[in-house]
Amino acid sequence: MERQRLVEWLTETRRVLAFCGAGVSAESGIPTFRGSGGLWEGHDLEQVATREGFAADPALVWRFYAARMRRLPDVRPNPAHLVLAEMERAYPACLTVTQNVDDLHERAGSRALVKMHGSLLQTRCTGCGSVRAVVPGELNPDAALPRCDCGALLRPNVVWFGEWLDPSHLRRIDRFLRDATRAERPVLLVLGTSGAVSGGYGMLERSIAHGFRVVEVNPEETLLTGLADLSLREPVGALLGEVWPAVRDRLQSRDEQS
Ligand code: BJW
Ligand code: ZN
Repeated sequence: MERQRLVEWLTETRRVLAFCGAGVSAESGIPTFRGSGGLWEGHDLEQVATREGFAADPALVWRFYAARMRRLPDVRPNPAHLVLAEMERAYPACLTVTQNVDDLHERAGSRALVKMHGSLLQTRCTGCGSVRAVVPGELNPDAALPRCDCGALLRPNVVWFGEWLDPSHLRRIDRFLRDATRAERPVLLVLGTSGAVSGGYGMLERSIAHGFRVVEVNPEETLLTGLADLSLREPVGALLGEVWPAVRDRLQSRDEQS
């Protein structure tokens, strides 16, 4: 029944916003953060994902991130990433906002993409602020910690606890929400996120205020479930992979009729 409703809403809509969390990359084999087997297990949050932690022990933080960076070539986009990239081409307006720092959305082909929490593939200088691509030699922090030409330490270009999001990202999301009209029957897809960080940045509340229908896809209930109009308790890759072909066919026959 829920699947049927999802197919209907995705067929009616002309504007889709996807808000993604670690669960979107789970079926690619990247562990989520929270819960058993999660990335934080065995790591103290304060130690590896705050400025204070980095200042106290940069080698520990670099070991944590270098291990995750080194694993990226071994993982592949799953149907969730691939369907989101296809949606970008299928809808007049479509934006993917991800909290994930892996590169699987890009590798799947997403271009209208906001990477809220930065990227594992980049470093940022703690001195001069310059951002650049990670180079393989930097992924062995036990040999030497990566440094900028200016001499200061490089850090992963990600957003740690207590840090602010890039305001240009927030403006882009706001514009996408503000541009929505009721006639577009806009849909927010909330995919594989626990909402534990800053309540999902108020994404659901703000989308609802702009007339979006909210669909959550997550095997577990979350802090955000109460705000969703529709909840599908399924793994997102499997679900989107199965549901999307029907939506795509209907969208195509609608376009042919109009
Ligand atoms: C599946 C699935 C499948 C599994 N299919 N689903 C005091 C001082 C300073 C700040 C604060 C403060 N008090 C509160 C704050 C705010 C703070 C915060 O939220 N703290 C709380 C933890 C208490 N937030 C911040 O500091 C943030 N900054 C901020 O809010 O600035 C102000 C601001 C507000 C509003 C607008 C603009 C600005 C910054 C936080 C940055 C967090 N960064 C991290 C680390 C990034 C680098 C790295 O990767 O190492 O980002 S933390 C971690 O959590 C990571 C994730 O992106 C983020 C979200 O987690 P996510 O993705 O939801 O993963 P999980 O593991 O929690 O959930 C996975 C879900 O998937 C589960 O529900 C599963 O069921 C599901 N799942 N398999 C579908 N197959
Ligand atoms: Zn520098």
